[in-house]
Amino acid sequence: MDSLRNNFTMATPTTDGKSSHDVHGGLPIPRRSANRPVPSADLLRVWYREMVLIREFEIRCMQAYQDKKIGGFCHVYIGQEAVAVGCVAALKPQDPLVTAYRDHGHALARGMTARACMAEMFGRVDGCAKGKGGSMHMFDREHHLYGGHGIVGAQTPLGAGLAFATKYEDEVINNGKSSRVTLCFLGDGALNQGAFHEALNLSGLMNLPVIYVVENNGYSMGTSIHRGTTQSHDLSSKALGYGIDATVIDGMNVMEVYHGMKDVVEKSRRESRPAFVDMRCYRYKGHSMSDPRKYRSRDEEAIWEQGDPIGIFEKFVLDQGAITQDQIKSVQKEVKAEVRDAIEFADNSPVPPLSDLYHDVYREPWGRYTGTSEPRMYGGALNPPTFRATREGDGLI
Ligand SMILES: Cc1ncc(C[n+]2csc(CCOP(=O)(O)OP(=O)(O)O)c2C)c(N)n1
Ligand SMILES: [Mg+2]
Repeated sequence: MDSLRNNFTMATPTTDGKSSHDVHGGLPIPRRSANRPVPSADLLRVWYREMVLIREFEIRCMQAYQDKKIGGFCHVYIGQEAVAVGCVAALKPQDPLVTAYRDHGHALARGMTARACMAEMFGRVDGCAKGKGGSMHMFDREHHLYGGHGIVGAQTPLGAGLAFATKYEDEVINNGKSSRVTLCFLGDGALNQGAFHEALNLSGLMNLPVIYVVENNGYSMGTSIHRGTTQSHDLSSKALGYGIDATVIDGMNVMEVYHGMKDVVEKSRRESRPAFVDMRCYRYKGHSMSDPRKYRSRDEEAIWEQGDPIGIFEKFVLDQGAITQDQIKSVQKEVKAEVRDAIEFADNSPVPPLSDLYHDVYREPWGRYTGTSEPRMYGGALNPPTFRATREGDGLI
């Protein structure tokens, strides 16, 4: 264990400024937060609470999965909480955000209620996607969260598209300056998807204000980044070929994430240009709920757990005098109650009716499809009873 510890330093740089660790094997991570003003105590407490909420939410999701209350795929974010919280804090509320399937943390950080998120996990009608999306498809238009996507890399062209839409609206329709930035998260495994490279090319070419944040947890399923990705020691090379600025950020430390992202976001907004971030982090649990984690050692996990982002931040806020031990206890108590309430809410929410299978798939200009086997999309007039009138604006768009 000791010899391993010598080889593995945390994503947090050592005091001599040399940071490397075997999981990513990357270049040193610049340290930014030391010389920056510390945000207000109120804000620090908000971030602390969000991180604790995400952790508690997912611990309870894992239990609910064992109890068969949650079905399908479920990928927890435990260990990566600082990334979602720090990144969202660096954005404005109207900046679009899109991500992959490990998305519960992003949804909660963006402001989705634990109730809507848990009901979606349970596949119930009160979920954010009416129970039809489940764990991988958190969607919240009000908070500008455009999914949750299960196909690796599929969200990356959507990120470019969202940035194009905001830029078009701000500059062409409203004749102003592009004022929104899109954050598009992806895993290190998604770096090798063709769609991602097309998205980078277009973003560079069209000056799209989109930031690709690679949540580099060192693994795609059971494949370590070294085995599956070229230039794994320096991912910035992926972006430089497209003329896109790249940076490395310590994703285990929310202060580093916030300050690092603030710079990147401000530059992207100011210059209306894309950016790329190698966000170094680690997932503490398996890829999904059925992963025996044979591809890595328990010692490796134990070492990373010593650098738990919640533990690091808890110490920081205590040292700053922004929180007391008693306040920490009450945050934990409150969060536990909030998640218990979300589970009860989800449990009591109805399962969607079977007829709902047909809705929210396509636009429904003929009214809601009633569930007969023959939709007659083109010949509705020949078979009027198939459709019935519906309220104004029903459907997806
Ligand atoms: C196009 C496509 N290929 C394969 C899969 C199966 N798959 C699901 S997750 C995953 C690994 C992705 O790893 P990474 O992008 O690093 O994200 P992480 O799970 O680490 O968050 C794979 C190969 C998929 N969902 N989509
Ligand atoms: Mg990964």
